[in-house]
Amino acid sequence: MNDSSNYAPPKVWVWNKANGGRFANINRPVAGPTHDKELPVGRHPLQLYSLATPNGIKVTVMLEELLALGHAGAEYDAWLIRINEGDQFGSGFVEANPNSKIPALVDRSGPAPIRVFESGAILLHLAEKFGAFLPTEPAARAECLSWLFWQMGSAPYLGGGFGHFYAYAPSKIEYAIDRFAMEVKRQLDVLDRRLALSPYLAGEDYTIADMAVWPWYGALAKGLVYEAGEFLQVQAYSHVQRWTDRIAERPAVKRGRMVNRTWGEPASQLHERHEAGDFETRTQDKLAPAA
Ligand SMILES: N[C@@H](CCC(=O)N[C@@H](CS)C(=O)NCC(=O)O)C(=O)O
Repeated sequence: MNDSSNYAPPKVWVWNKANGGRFANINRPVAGPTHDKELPVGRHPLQLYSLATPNGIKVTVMLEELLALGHAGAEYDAWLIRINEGDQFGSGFVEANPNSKIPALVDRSGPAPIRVFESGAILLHLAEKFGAFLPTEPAARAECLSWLFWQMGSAPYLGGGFGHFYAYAPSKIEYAIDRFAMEVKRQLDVLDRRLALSPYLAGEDYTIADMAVWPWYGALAKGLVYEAGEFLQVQAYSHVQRWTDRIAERPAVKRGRMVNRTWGEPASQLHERHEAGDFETRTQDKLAPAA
């Protein structure tokens, strides 16, 4: 690989499989399945195929919030998709999400299954289905959807831009890190100014906008992603800090974060979730106690 100072792009880009970057083993320039594998189907109306990354926990938090509100129809089976092992390229997963990324939801509550992919679309599907966490008053609804879609457009700069070049790229490229650190700090300031005006992003109430933004920017604010807390001076965003702490206290958030989690404390990992009692009986400390 050339270093950034002497690289001249060739006329036609050619895939260099061994580019050394983290995730090089799963990244490729074509879509579609790499192998045949059907997705498992459990007994609940909602089937989730996911992993507890920031994009994944948006949905498990929403489902746990809906159940906490008493929506029995939100009962779900959460199946583990190990993206580092290429599960997202199995034929069944690609049918659920042609983009081969977690999370993917199959809603089997109606006469025919409905697939939903993209975490924002899944949050909206569930919010509309259950009439919850999405304001109905037009101005509040517009504010909620604006922040929901803000997240969809902004987080790739945080993850694919800043996180990639700061934490994962095989060499530290000052230009790229500067460019994306600047943008991520701007985004934190956007949030901080909004949260100076209201407790939650859409106003007085906690909504799907908070569920979408919190897993990324809340984690960033606590230095939990890319170990970049000091580099980005995240403590300075005091309204983001207050909002992050408040959401972290919600019992449904605590549960949602555990689902499909395969790292961290064994007691915080619920690899698959098929019923509410699993949080008490099927975490990794109980299923695989240290030898
Ligand atoms: N915009 C998508 C992003 C989903 C996404 O990037 N998922 C990552 C994990 S956080 C993934 O599945 N990566 C696997 C891959 O790229 O092969 C969403 O919000 O659902």
